[in-house]
Amino acid sequence: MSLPIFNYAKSHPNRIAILQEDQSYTYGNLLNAAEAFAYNLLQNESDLAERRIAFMVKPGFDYVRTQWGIWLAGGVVVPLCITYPLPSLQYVLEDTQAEIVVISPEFEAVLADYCREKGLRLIILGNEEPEAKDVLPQIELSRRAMILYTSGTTNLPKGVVTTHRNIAAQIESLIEAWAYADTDHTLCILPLHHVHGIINVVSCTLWAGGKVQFLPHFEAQKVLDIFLHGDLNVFMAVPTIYFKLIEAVEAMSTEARTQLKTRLQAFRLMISGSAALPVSVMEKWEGISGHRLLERYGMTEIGMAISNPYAGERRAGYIGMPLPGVEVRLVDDQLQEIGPGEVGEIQIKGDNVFLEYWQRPEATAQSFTADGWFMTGDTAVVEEGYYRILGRTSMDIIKSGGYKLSALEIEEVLRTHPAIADCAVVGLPSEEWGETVAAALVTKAEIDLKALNTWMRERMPAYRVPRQYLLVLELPRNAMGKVTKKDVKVLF
Ligand code: MCA
Ligand code: AMP
Repeated sequence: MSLPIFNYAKSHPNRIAILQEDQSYTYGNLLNAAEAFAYNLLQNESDLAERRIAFMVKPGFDYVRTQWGIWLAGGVVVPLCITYPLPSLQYVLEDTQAEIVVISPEFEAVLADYCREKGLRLIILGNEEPEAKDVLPQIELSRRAMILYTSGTTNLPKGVVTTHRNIAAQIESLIEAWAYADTDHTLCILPLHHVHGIINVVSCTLWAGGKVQFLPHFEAQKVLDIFLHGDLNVFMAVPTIYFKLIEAVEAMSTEARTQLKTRLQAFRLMISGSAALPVSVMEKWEGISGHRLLERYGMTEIGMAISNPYAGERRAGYIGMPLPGVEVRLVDDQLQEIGPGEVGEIQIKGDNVFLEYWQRPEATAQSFTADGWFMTGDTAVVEEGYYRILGRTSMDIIKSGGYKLSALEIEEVLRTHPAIADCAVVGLPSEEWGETVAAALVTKAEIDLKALNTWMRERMPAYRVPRQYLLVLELPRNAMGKVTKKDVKVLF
């Protein structure tokens, strides 16, 4: 069967799908390029049969044609973060056992040697050999489609596997709830190795026939220029981005702010998600744009689950109600469903829920109840029909700039530093970042924090590197001899 994500492209080949720098690409350009790429991937085979294809590709036309090409050829897409250092990329490549790696030419220095060393097939975009093929495989919706890496309560990130059915369910639910249309024109500034950018911004818009404009990296001033001088009408971002946009707007003249407000008032929709939206940010943005941000709640494993209404009241500090096709319940410690006003864990059921953690059957089993509910680890309460998030069941999960980080993963890396005997990583509250990463260190030699920062950045993405360190000689320890987080917290 043909995947529904391609339906609009097939029926409207002449409409614009992608805008990037000064170039525009139609749905026809996209589909043709994706098919050509699928033949290239297949070579002498008829179906990639769920083999994992990793790609480190710049956001834009090349990214989408690669993603679509892999799906058309029957492969599983594994998008790599374009700013990760090699050790983090290597982890994903090894964990997924990716056999083919696709890169934009600018990433050759990062990955080419590694691929050659490991004997992986490397495709550098722009250098593809044309293949004389014309038959693509039939893809059932039940097949695996994508693996995204997420940090959690274990020290290593896990690959979240979604099927084509999961992705279709996630998209259809949002299209119904948020009324995406072929008149939509959105801006993608989010990284494309996470659900927020991949599903909500790019895939939903292309499914509905709209235009996606790409800006490779977030820069507040550039975004404001595009708002002012373009014809965007939809915008989605994490709270930190709204915070940074507000800062930039506050530095503008009154006249420029009035001009901006007039433009922004013409937008159809503005959304915030991936982390709690501070009420102060929501209110300031409303003053600037005349838009009450629609806040919603999601997770890599489930796509979006709960959202404030498109048409009804968007309540500050609340994430809203269950989305179409998504079953939501709150349960207490005994897994008993609870009612309004009581605090419990959010659990989810529906076609939107992922298939498995890649090659981690135990972790998969542990994240579902016996009767098939996915346990999110987020705590919430329902008040007057609206869900409100209160926190997480694990303090080892940090949300910073919209990224979910595992304190344990950061601690593991810190502990390999020759001058660190032990450590505890925690998230400190921050209006700008949601939380910032901080580490308490038990040192065994003198330590230079600047040098430690550089050392960490060679080993993990910069947003995981602690911004604040608390140096201590000795800390309370638990029975296993480890520093206990409970005790560290009181030190701040
Ligand atoms: C970067 N910096 C930070 C952090 N990150 N400082 C504190 N905490 C952080 N988390 C510092 C850098 O070290 C640097 O400092 C300076 O900020 C600029 O770094 P840069 O990387 O250029 O930052 P940026 O481009 O301004 O990045 C901010 C960002 C980015 C645009 C908000 O973090 C981002 O794109 N976040 C979105 C993540 C996302 O899409 N999450 C969705 C996953 P110095 O100059 O001193 O070195 S969640 C999801 O998908 C679920 C399903 C959902 O619900 O949506
Ligand atoms: P990730 O695993 O990166 O997809 O992050 C998912 C997590 O982000 C959820 O489990 C929540 O803890 C958090 N999250 C997403 N949206 C919101 C929101 N609107 N408010 C509070 N937390 C959120």
